[in-house]
Amino acid sequence: MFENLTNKLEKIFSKLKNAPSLTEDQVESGLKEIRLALLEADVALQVVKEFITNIKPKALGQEIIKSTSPGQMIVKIVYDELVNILGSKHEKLNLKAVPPVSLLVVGLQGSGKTTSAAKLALTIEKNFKKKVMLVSLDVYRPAAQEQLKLLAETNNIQCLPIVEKQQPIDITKRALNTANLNGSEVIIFDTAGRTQIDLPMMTEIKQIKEIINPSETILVADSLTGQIAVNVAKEFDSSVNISGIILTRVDGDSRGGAALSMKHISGKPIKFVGVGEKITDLEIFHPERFANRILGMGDIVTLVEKAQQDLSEEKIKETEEELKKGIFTMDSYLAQLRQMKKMGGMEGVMSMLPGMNKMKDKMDQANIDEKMLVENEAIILSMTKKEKENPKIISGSRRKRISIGSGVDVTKINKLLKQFKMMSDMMKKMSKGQKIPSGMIPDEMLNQLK
Ligand SMILES: Nc1nc2c(ncn2[C@@H]2O[C@H](COP(=O)(O)OP(=O)(O)OP(=O)(O)O)[C@@H](O)[C@H]2O)c(=O)[nH]1
Ligand SMILES: [Mg+2]
Repeated sequence: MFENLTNKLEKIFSKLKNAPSLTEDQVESGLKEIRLALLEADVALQVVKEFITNIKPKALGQEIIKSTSPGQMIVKIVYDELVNILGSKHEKLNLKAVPPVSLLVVGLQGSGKTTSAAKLALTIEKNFKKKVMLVSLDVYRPAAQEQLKLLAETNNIQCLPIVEKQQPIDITKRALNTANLNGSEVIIFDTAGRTQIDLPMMTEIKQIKEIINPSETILVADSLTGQIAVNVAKEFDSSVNISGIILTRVDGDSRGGAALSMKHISGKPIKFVGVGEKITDLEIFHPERFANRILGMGDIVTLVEKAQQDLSEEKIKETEEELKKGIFTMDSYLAQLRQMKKMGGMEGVMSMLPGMNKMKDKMDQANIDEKMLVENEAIILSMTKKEKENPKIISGSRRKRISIGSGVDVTKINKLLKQFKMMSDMMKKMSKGQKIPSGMIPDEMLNQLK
């Protein structure tokens, strides 16, 4: 995701960071390069201009240039501004109406509405613990209703039964009645793809909105279309008034222009991003985490959330808090190992860890063996509770015992313990607010993984 932009920014920053001191000229030329990188990433011109205007006086400030690590401080300034243009803070999904709460999903043809409606249903059931019913109002495209029904069925989500030839307004009314009868707390209405110039279809959305009074009208927009997605948001908003955005296909977008321009230009927040075709490939959009990823600094919090997907919300918060405080136990490590496969193997996990890009290249070279995951899991499972909480106590004799218990060679246990220590040191550093620059993951640690 956004690799092109990340790579370019990493190059610019490594030049700035490696210089022991910076002149105004060097900062100016760095800013020019950042401007170019953003433009090449298809960020709207207006947003790029504002971005540079906002960071320039800060970056050129004497206290920065004369500081001991001017490069690092400039990275921080850029990070803050990225967070700012991405929307500052996460905007929560509004489910605070009298149930059944209605959510309306709209967007252009093929933008990912139906898939996103199902993803959203699953997210609401899991994270908000509410009973959801999916409803398709797409009577125009053949088999569109069946597509949603199938997605619902395979994922155990309720779906309003299809009544042949019924029209959207009548389906809507039936959905409200059914929800009252079957106790659905949230109804997600998936609609047919339409263009903003298609007046009758836009009128239909307005009629449906009057009936259901949705707490959210969510536009689904395709990240790959860049500035078009942003304009679509603006136009949909002016005709049907949207409340938030799901940006899809972010997984395939190497540039990031839509994500970076959306809030600023359309005035509406991105609430979720689609990161793949699977039903679980929907992430809550957090500006800070995205800014971190764009700068190649990884995204520990998202990683934790994913790894804990099956655990309760409180547990996720607890682990998040622990990590923030720099507490990293063998149990949190084990949880990560177990989720690695679900998340697309090592590569998926690494892309969320600090220093992602350089790391990934090295990983490819190192040809990491998935067997390592299985062995490490066996090792951790052979530890006692005390050992897991405080691996420092694992002496030579304990290592032998673990080796016998897990059937894994002692040298591999040594490797795992070293690797664990490095990760926990890294977490401690991050928890103290230190940014982990890319390339910080030492070769030694990579060798551990081999
Ligand atoms: N890689 C990737 N593919 C996605 C994402 N979201 C949706 N898709 C794919 O995009 C295609 C179209 O998705 P749909 O959900 O059917 O799109 P739609 O907007 O409902 O389409 P219409 O109803 O025909 O207007 C499907 O193949 C999805 O799997 C995403 O976040 N990432
Ligand atoms: Mg559809």
